[in-house]
Amino acid sequence: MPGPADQIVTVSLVDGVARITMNSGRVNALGRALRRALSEALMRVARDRAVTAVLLLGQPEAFSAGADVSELNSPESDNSQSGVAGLGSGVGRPDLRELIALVEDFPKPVIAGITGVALGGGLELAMAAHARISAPGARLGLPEIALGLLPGAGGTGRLPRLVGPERALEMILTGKEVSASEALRDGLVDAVMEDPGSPDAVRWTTEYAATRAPGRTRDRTGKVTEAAAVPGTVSRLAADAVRKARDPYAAQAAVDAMSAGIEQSFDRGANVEQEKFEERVKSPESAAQRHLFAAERAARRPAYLDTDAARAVRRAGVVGAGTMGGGIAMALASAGMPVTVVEAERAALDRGLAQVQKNLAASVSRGSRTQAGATQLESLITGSLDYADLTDVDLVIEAAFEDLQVKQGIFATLDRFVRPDCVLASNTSYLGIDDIAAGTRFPARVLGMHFFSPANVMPLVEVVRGSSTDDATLATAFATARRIGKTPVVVGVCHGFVGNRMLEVRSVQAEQLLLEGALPGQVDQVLKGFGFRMGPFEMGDMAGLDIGWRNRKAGGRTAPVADALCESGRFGQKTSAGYYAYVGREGHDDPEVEQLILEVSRKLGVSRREISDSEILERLLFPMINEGARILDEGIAERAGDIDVIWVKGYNWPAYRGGPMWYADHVGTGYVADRLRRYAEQCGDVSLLPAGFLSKAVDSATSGLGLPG
Ligand code: T1G
Repeated sequence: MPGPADQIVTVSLVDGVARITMNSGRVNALGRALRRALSEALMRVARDRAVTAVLLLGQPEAFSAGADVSELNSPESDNSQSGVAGLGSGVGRPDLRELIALVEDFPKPVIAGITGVALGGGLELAMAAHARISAPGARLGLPEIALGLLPGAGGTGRLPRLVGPERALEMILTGKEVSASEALRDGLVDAVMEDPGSPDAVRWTTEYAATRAPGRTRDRTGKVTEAAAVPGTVSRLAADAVRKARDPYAAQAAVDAMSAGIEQSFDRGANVEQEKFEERVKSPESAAQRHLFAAERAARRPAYLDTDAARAVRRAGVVGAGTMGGGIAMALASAGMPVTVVEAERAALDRGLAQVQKNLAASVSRGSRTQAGATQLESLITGSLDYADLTDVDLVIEAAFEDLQVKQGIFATLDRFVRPDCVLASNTSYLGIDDIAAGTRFPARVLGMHFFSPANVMPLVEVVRGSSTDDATLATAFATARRIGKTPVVVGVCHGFVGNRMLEVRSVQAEQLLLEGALPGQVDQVLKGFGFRMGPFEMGDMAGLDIGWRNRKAGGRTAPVADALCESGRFGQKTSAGYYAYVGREGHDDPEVEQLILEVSRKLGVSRREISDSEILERLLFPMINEGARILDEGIAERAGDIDVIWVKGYNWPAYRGGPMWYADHVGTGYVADRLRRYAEQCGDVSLLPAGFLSKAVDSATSGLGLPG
């Protein structure tokens, strides 16, 4: 019965238990070939009298990562033919639902032995088995929402039957994975064993087969009876989470399916699930998130990166114990790396380390970290006032005051103390890496690592490649960012790099809109309606308006409304007044601000007018896209997808809108170019004229040209 090792499904018989092992690609994605091989193996085993039970296994890294994401693409052309990711009728039989039904209705007990990940359709397959054993390190989840989808193969029906509706909603609406011990506690798995393919697991399976009738998950009602008795319970439990979900459309669809499956019947729920799944898979929101899935993975392979050149980073240093420095130190220490934080003055160092302690204590009381974990992390962070304490570190990240001379001074000092092979990174948000590197003996080991605030939370790191940065430096910084769980994107040197350079053009337009007739509340509301969590003015108030004001003064620039606010002492939340008036953190429209804006418009001779929401949206987003086009043209970003990843991971661009460059393609690059031209004329601002590839997309009829990369 055993099959050759290169087969994607192998079967071996041990003490009457057929171990069916999936071995397809890196993650056992349930593509057509695997589905077919698995169902054939199951049919053979069903007929084999020597087999009393089945143990369904995967590989150490993956039981299965679910449906094959690549089968989800080009839905219009493929769906009706081959089924959506093997979901539907047609050529791709058995589809995933048929395979899952085969397992659930199998004449012999089927036990899933989960190792690595069981995600999406992979977990749905495991949930259709009659019991589940998990390895201690396994991670289980239904991450479909991150692809703009709901679980499409019975997950919305089976998960609540195993873990109860509340837990099921949490897992499906956040897409977060759970550990084996959480899964055991919640009833998602029945046992945790070191090796679910071991003789112990075979014994467990035999015993299970002998003592229990193979019950179907769909028939379990214990955990859903209460919710079923009061219609509307699931919707009520989910209301808050749907609003906060990464994709509210997919979230609502999942809730509708789960409600039907609990309040009506499993089969009714399955029908709603299927209907909603088909609708979602064709939606622009899902297409956008599938684009991001691919873009994130493409960003891990920048052209300039030679991963083999990376050096080991055993210890790290951080210069500056401010908010960014402290956050970066926490991020490094979270990955088990000892970190030395150097400050110039004792008071600043103490303040910084105390803030780290405070953040850790807060995460313990929130439950996101254990006390032991926090203590361990804290013990990895050492403060120092002496650069000599950095002599044996492998990487230093400088997070000092944003001033070129200050940074040049620090790098020149570092250069004297650290080993010649130590990587020197600056967390600058705007400054030229080449200028910083120029004052060092080995500019080749200097680059930028631009973190986002709060650095211990935000996933993005722009890895800025200077003109002298060598392969080992780039690869080491990139690998370190990945090791600490961040999403690094390699970018080139320019003012503000990719993210802040695009943000700046948005800020200019936001200010301009105020002068021409809009108010902060209207502008912020439009961006929130688009899906951003915050508008530009709320963001400004939170970050503090005085920093920008100081920078503008230093650079001889102005932003009339923002300057006027600062001149009247309105620095944002920290002074309880900025674009809004604050009670605590809650902002309210302030008639004084309106007066101030009207006054500035009057002084500048701008006649105010009613500005439509659609103009506001286009005026904010299209110039950003235009800047993105320039960035691509200049080779600052390698691909359009890199820009999208930066905006989604670093600036909370709504994932279901795919990122600015994806969005441009979605609305049509020709349309974007046309509108930019119109706004350039209307505002008398040549910087708004379409640039880069957009300038070629002249005619609105040529929308959806397709972006480079
Ligand atoms: N389908 C196809 N390819 C996949 C895949 C999948 N589900 N998951 C990963 N890959 C590829 C990935 O593109 C990469 O390829 C390689 O595997 C390694 O991945 C019906 C409809 C499993 C935790 O959303 O979360 O089931 O770039 O680089 O960091 O309800 O991949 O090397 O060519 O990410 O070790 C739901 C997504 C599907 C899981 C591994 N499942 N995957 O992480 O490596 S929808 C998911 C992951 C579904 C059903 C619905 C991660 C991972 P390449 P990697 P990693």
